[in-house]
Amino acid sequence: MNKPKLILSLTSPYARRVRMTALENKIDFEVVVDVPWNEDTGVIKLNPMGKVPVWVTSDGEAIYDSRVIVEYLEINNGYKLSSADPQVYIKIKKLEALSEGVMDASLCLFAERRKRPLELQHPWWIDRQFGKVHRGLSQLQDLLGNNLYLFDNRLTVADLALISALGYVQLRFSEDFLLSQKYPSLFAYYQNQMQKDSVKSTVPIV
Ligand SMILES: N[C@@H](CCC(=O)N[C@@H](CS)C(=O)NCC(=O)O)C(=O)O
Repeated sequence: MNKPKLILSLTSPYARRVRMTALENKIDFEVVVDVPWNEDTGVIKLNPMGKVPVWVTSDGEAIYDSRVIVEYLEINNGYKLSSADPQVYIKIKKLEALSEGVMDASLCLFAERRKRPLELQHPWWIDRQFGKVHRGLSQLQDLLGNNLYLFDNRLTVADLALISALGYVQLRFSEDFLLSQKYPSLFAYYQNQMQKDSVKSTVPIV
């Protein structure tokens, strides 16, 4: 039987959350690096949106996007990183969505500032996205408090999304703000999570 494949780029926070979910669920899978911004990318054939990650099952079915892949992995592995209880599940998913919002705004910022010529960049749009990143991180820091995990004192998909968002913010915006100064609890949380193999082995690489 073919191993499932995870198509990803090594900087994508969406891909990282899926990769960590698969690693934490001890799934045997193959990593295929394919940068979606490159002319010769094969991602479009698997996902018409041309975005990573894509999960290709042993049967050759392409699953996207990252949220759906995480759910797919969770459903097939007994909801270890979430919960089979619908009430609890929604609480975890809501926390996950907040970190996903930080990823989305960070990606918009990256595209605007790094992919557009300076004279075409829109300050209103940039400020708006920074506002989302800051409000998201502030709320996540408040919700985390002094805990080791976001929910129920255990690792959930909400943590994996937060870890991915923090790693991406550190990678792309370290010159705009230092996480260690602006969000010291989140910074300490990230450092602590880095002890896990799944987190350490998936740090974004440019
Ligand atoms: N909602 C998607 C977002 C994925 C996404 O935006 N991936 C970026 C890389 S971080 C991408 O492939 N961008 C290429 C493009 O937008 O053309 C998910 O959760 O998987």
